[in-house]
Amino acid sequence: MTTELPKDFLWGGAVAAHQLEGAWQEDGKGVSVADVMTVGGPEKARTITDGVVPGEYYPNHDGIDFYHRYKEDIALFKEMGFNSFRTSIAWTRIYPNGDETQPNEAGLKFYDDLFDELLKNGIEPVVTLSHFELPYHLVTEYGGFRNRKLIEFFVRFATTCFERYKNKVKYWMTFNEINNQANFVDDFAPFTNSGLRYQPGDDREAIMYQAAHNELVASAEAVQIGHAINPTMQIGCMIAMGPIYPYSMNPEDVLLAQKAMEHNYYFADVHVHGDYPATLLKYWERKGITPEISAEDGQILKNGTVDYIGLSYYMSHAVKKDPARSFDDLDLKQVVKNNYLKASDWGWQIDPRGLRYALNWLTDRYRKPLFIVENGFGAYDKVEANGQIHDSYRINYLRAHIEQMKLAVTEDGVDLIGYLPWGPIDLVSAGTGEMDKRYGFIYVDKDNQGEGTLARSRKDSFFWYKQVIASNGENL
Ligand code: P53
Repeated sequence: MTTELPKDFLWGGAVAAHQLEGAWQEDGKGVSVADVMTVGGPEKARTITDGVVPGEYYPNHDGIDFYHRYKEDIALFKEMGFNSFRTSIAWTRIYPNGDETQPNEAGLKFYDDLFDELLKNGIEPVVTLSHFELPYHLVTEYGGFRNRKLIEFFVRFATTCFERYKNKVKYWMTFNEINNQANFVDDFAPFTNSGLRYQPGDDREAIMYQAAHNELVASAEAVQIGHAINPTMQIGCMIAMGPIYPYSMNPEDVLLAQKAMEHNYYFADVHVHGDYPATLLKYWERKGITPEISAEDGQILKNGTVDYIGLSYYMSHAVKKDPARSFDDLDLKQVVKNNYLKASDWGWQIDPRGLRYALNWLTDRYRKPLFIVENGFGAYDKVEANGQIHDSYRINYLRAHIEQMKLAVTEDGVDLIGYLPWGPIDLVSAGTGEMDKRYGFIYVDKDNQGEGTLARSRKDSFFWYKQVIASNGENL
């Protein structure tokens, strides 16, 4: 029995362009959906404004200025021993409005330089194509991904990136956390995933399924094109993985949890198997949902299945069947708190064993290599008078999750490519827009109002993670 992680295991960290680059209007960049979202808080959702409104504060506009400071930041990643680093390519740097036919050379050049700097430091880039940063023009002119035209625009963007970076990037992912929009009741996920803005009276759910279908087709086309450009490329999907447990052994709870899992993870079924599961087709029939699916879509989905599953893991959930509600009633109304678990200050339930469960569940269902491309603990940090940051809570969270990840590999035989915790350097929160919801090993001096020197400093977790990587996960 192997007791260790594979020797070529990927260790590093993960970010997304819009959450750290800043430079929102530099070198020809267009406005993205992230550029029209204000700052919120633990109990306050971000506001999506109609374009950029003067006087509002938009934290993504400046991020942590990674655009100008990436060399300094990569030097710190190297000091921790990273052998890989996940970021996204801001679509609006390459196609500022999204519907141009020619790319913006200055944007392409930026990522050439960034990837070269990583490679020079022995760090392999892992790249997400679409990470909550759709060109805003595609929202106002086309209605976002509900419109089939966006398939063509995404495929053009993906093709440009594959062609340009084919010798620099091996691991790709198409759509970040494509399944967040299963929560179509809130405005956030449909907007960040798909550029959807709903009007009163819209059938939110039907529109979401249409947009997701168009993305799944766009993803499958991109997978085929990427493989044709360079057959050694590994192109994955990216799923937000939060297992949904039954509240009790009552078969009603168990069945509800199963139905909730099917609804949240059918996206992965289509990415991996190339078709829709029967249970979802039956659900659509009952609800009168009839997405437009063209004659050739079925073949495209079949021919563009993914090489691996990228996943984020932060927390688990639980559901309890309300006798007054049906098994189709899945819009969070039957979600309950798990009394066995503690939660973060943002209410995210901490469940390291849930990670082992999740890795096993995905392996059982899909038999594909898995890649943890996000995991982490958003928390308030306190800077001591001497400048140190004692983030033992973050170390404890990560240690417990790595322990369970190792068990999944060494005891359960899960095929795992690597572990890239979220936000190795503090960055803008996607969900709330805050800076003070921090994930980093590296502290960034900037607050929720945008004040601060942007200076970087090493937290206790920096030194801890360094020895974790150096020992390939043995010294925790
Ligand atoms: P923040 C919701 C639930 C799980 C993961 O999230 C999520 C979200 C959206 O907020 O997003 C992923 O910054 C996402 C990252 C994001 C990270 O998790 O809200 O892929 O962009 O920053 C953490 O604390």
